Amino acid sequence: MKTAYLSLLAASLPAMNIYAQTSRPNVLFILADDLGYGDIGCYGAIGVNTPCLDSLARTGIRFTDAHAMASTSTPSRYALLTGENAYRKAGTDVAAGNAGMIISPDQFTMADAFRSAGYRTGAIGKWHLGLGAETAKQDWNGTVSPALESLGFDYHYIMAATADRVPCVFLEQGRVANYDASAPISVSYRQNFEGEPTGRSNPELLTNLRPSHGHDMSIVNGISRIGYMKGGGKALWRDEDIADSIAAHALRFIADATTDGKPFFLYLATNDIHVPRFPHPRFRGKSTMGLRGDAIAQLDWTVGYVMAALDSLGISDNTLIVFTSDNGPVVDDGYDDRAEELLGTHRPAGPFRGMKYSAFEGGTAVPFIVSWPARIRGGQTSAALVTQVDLMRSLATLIGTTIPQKVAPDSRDQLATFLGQDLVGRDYVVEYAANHLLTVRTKRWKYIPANNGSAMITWGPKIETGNLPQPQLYDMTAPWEQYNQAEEHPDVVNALQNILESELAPR
Ligand code: NG6
Ligand code: CA
Repeated sequence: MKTAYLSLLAASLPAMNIYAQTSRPNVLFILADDLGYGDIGCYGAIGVNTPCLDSLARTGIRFTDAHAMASTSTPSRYALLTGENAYRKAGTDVAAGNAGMIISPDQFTMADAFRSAGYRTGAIGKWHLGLGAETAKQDWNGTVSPALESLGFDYHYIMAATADRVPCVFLEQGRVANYDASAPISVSYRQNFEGEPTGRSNPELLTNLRPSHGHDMSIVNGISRIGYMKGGGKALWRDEDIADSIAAHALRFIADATTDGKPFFLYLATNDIHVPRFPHPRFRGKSTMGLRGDAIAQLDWTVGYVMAALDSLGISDNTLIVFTSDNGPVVDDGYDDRAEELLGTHRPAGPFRGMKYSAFEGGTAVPFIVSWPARIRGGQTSAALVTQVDLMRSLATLIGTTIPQKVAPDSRDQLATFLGQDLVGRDYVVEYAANHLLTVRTKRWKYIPANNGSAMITWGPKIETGNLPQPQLYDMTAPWEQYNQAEEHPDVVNALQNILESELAPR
């Protein structure tokens, strides 16, 4: 009798009430790609409006001194998802689309932490951390294994690498989505398949975008890419639909978890605003900056779309959203999309020097917003020094789960900082440039060790590397890392050099 009454009562309650009583929030982690510190409205963007991101910031905390661990995608994401800085692991440089799995299945990841706490876990969008047991050995026509289920993700709908790398298909649970049996898929990063056109040999087929450097291999959707692929047929993506596809799958994942009464962790990694920037026609002309700005508008739409989904499911209040970017911005990253000439006075890296790839702050300074209406007062700004590597232990604390002592060696529990209760943050953060130079930031200083490499990137993008044969020390209270004060402050240089040496020591 009592049981019947209770189940009747349960059935009459909306699904969310089952766990709204607990304090454990849903966690929606949105990771944009190549979005610079200055690229959204609430961080000073000019030439594009980002109303949804600005409203997210108004409901939560906007961090002004937040850092990605690395200035490119693969090492940055590796550190974020494992809590281990990328230089501790071989093979964490920018990965090819047929790279084998970079995080090993036996590593404990952020998703494992959520899964072990009873969350439904999902990864949707850009992956770029390798798939399968071995490079180039994946079965793209069957099941690619191991895939993200071995890293703690119950559900995964992902692009293997980036939109500018083959294979140009989504994989759902390790199998090519919309697989087209009439067009079996082959992938190679060594040689082309006989008779297949490339951007280099058939530029007349580049009806959507032409490369400015590199990106002259297989052509998919009128855009040439890095690497060679054959087949795919109906499974091949259309670049203009990628954002919609990611958003639709995110909505379904969130709705399913909510219907099942499960808290969720969703790693939502957008393709925007990485190259090739080719947003849906409804975003064309939304900015004054051409395709790059329009891709920012599309990114903003994606954020608004998932926020609206949370609202309509009645779970906005108890969903913690983190929004950030994997590395700093880049303007011309290899396609002729006029990003540079249309920039106007917009500054993608905001007040920082350098961009993606660089050892200067522009390489790793990123927008970072945390919102959780049930627990965080809106409209806050925090100047605390924070790094994405700390999210792993901090979020584990949030959901009351323990991470084994030996894993996530670089991740610290900074939950109080991320929730706005502590305004100081870390004593220092380390940052890893594309050329493997490790630099360090304290609240006051930025230190870049002496390095003999060239001062500008030599292979395409017009970006300062941050290399100088002398040590560099910048006062971060002054703008744009301009005056090297290393000679005036040998004691500071020494202390920061010691930090770097201790960070580089094995853990
Ligand atoms: C570079 C690509 C660039 C981008 C980057 C990785 C060339 C010439 N350039 O090698 O377009 O794909 O790798 O970007 O190939 S990231 O954001 O995924 O790290
Ligand atoms: Ca990136």
